[in-house]
Amino acid sequence: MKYLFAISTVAIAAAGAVTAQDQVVNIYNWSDYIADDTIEKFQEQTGITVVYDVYDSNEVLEAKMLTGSSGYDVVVPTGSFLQRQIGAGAYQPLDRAALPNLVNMDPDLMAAAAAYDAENEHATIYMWGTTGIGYNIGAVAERLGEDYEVDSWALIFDPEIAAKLADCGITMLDAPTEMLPAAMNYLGLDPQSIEPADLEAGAELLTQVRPHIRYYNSSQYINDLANGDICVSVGWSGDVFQAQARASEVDAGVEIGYVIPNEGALQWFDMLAIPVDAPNADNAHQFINFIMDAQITADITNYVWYANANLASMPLVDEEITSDPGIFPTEAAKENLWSSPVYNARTDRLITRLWTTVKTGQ
Ligand code: N2P
Repeated sequence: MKYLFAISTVAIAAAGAVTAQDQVVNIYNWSDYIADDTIEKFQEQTGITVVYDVYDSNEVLEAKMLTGSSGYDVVVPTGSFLQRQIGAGAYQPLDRAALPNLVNMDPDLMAAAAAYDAENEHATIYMWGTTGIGYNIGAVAERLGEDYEVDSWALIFDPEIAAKLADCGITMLDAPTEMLPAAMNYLGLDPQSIEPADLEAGAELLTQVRPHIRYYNSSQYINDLANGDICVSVGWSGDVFQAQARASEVDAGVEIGYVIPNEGALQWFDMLAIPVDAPNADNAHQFINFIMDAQITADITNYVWYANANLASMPLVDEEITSDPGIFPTEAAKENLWSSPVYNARTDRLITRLWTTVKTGQ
């Protein structure tokens, strides 16, 4: 017994708290956003222990980045948020010499991401996607008719249609800088506008449909769609495809579709960046370089169903994914995609206020 106890104590020590001499990297990433074996492979290859933590909101990440001393070594802000945080001095420039796998990245997409970070000085693309509509094909057909084609934001923003779907559950992302522009675009306004009147009009529409919304949350909808607990979500492309995959695993007869509505949708880039005060910047570079390995990125895309910007990985990505227009939009759909503007502090305060009104109804 004693012997066994001694052995298990050693085992606990080995698996337990990280000691000072251990190499560590602290990652803060979006939930449901990495393959099941990525961390393990990195640890095996480098001997660096990964401490992994997740969030589902840019605002939550931003609060930590602007406060500083987050303790994180790698974080994944969306482009427009990254730009503002760079402006606040939150990130360190990348050491390109430590990132040989940068050669794998798609120059066109990196150029597009440079709109948020001149010359890609502080960040590289992790994954990208769109913010569209995930829906339960059967439940929607039951309520709107077999012939109803789900191809418009009217599904959510037309109060009459939303009312017919309310009983099976409509959800929105808890992401004001994505929901307000989508509503503005539906009203025929510029989704990139930072005019208070336009943002207020968007909020007004969101408030009108509010009685039909079950909840505002940016991660719960994956399982809820898969289980048939809700039937329509404004959601992120890959998350909806994960719901689709989970639904087929459960096999409760739920079939999930994802659509980039005809009126257009937000296209975003999520970026790998290193906080200015990262405790383990060298390990952070090793992690980012590891992610940019063609096979590792392909594994992530194959698991989370998000498009990546790693050209070298493309031949390794499942054909089912590369050929899906919900993941890699067609040229025609691309014409209607918009990107987020960078909101100044004043607009940001207005957005926060409007969003509180939308969510609470007052
Ligand atoms: C992953 C969500 C990442 C997309 N669950 C948000 N930009």
